[in-house]
Amino acid sequence: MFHIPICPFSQRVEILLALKGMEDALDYHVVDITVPRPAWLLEKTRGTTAMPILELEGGEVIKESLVIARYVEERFPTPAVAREDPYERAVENMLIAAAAELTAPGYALLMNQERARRAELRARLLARYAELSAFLERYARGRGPFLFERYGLAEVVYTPFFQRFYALEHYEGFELPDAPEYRRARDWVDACRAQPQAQQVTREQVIKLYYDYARGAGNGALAPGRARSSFAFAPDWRARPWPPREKYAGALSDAELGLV
Ligand SMILES: N[C@@H](CCC(=O)N[C@@H](CS)C(=O)NCC(=O)O)C(=O)O
Repeated sequence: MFHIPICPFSQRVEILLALKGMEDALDYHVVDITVPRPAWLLEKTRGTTAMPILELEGGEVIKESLVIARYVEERFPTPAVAREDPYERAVENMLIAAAAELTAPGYALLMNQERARRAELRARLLARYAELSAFLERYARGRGPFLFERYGLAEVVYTPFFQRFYALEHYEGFELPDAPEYRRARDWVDACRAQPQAQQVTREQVIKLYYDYARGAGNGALAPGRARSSFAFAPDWRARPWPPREKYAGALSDAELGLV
């Protein structure tokens, strides 16, 4: 798998493999998002730049995290992670199909730079969480926090984004209110974040690496006045200071971020 470290889409595949006890099944080729893709890689993707891609034994290339996840699930069906019953699979797929409706407003709030828009963006995200909560209340089966009795494919798809939203808590102070309309979603988010096979990233790592997202520069882009992305591999994130919570107060320099 060719992937960008800390990419939430790649993490979907990593979680799925971990659930199957197949963490070592792939060779990982790390792609640096802060520099242009090399020509040999663009040849494999036929020109697209998004990662992850999976290259099979025979050289065939599969793109799109969800397509890759479903390929892994079908090729290695035991233990099953996706639902097997057709109705349950439909429920799972409805939830998966709605993922971008939650992640897009989450990233919009994270990347927003205008204080005046905060309340509106926050309200939009909360409305999506209320919808998620209502969906889970309507369709979830079983007594635990998950859609079905165990952590499954819908959880695999959402978990990386719930973990990226640690950055929303830090930079936007965004937390789901303790109110009935969000309660079911909150339980789901907490259980997804805590799933043992989904610990490929830590809260600290997300907050430090997503500083640039919080300043409006996504996907390894450079914010004005900066020479290094917060997604840079070195210096290691563990050695960098925690960025402050006040993202609207002003930009930090490469040096203040511990990037030089
Ligand atoms: N729909 C794709 C999205 C993948 C994606 O956006 N990956 C990001 C990294 S998290 C990326 O490669 N961004 C850089 C680019 O698109 O060139 C999937 O599910 O695999």
